[in-house]
Amino acid sequence: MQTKCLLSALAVAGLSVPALGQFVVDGTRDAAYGAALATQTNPTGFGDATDPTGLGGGGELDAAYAVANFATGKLNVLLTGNIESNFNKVSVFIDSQVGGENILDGSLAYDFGDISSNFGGLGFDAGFTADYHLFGRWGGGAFEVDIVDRAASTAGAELGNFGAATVGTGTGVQSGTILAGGGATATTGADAGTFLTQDVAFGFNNTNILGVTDATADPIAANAVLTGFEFEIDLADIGSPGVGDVIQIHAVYGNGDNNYHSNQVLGGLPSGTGNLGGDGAGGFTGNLAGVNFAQFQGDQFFRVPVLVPEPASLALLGLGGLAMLRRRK
Ligand SMILES: [Ca+2]
Ligand SMILES: [Ca+2]
Ligand SMILES: [Ca+2]
Repeated sequence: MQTKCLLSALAVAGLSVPALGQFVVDGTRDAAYGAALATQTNPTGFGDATDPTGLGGGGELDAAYAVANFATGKLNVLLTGNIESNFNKVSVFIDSQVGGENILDGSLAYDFGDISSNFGGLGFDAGFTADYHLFGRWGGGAFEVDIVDRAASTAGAELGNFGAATVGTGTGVQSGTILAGGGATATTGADAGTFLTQDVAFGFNNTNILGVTDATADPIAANAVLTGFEFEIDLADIGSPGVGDVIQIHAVYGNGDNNYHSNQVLGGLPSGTGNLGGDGAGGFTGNLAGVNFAQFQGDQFFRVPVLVPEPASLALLGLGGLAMLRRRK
């Protein structure tokens, strides 16, 4: 997490933070997200999705959108693209508080068969310290999402919550909730407890057939994709970052066993980078210990400033006042 006096800097500059609209957590991009915070830089090494029902093969991460709104207390995130229904995973590591892991600890074991341990040894860019791990996957039925508080977990006592889609199960458009109350995870370790105090809504729309392909990565096409994986989480459940803080997020698409990463990472890998595999160069090693994002140029994460938006009602009043003034002339 980065701490900056962003709001005061904006105030000094005489700028206002734009008003933000509503989010519908359904896997489709809302206008309220604004521009992409990261755009894919590589053709997908895990296959291009070409089935408009969303039930076919292929996976990619086209672009990342996120808003952290201090007034509503919510972080909204949308990763556009596709997640293949073969239990391949999209993993989202959130750096939203001081401390955390720059190199992931393999002793934290959750997910089916404790395969999160395969992340052990994976390194992030300098300045990125992961605190929370949210991941989603499906195998043709319900889309499922877990979130684990890695910062508060210790080996054998991992804290996490789990949710499966309840709407659209088995289709390419699904939504559901990670339940806070009584939502004990099905996939964390044997000694796990929960940590969420509020539900996490998620939406998944796998119908994209555009964006990057398996041969090209056109940023205009990537930024034009409207659908993918979306979630909304309370800032209070990710360490209560405040105004001026900057949440950092790393998103990556990999296989179901967490031991073979694709080249679909946001922020993007240098153009021309192939699948990372487990050794960072496409080789299978049985784990991800050989993947070190610090070795790849650029930041393989994106930044989400925590903002207080200008209240929409005040913005409307301002416009209304202007309209009245014009009518009097
Ligand atoms: Ca951190
Ligand atoms: Ca595509
Ligand atoms: Ca890097």
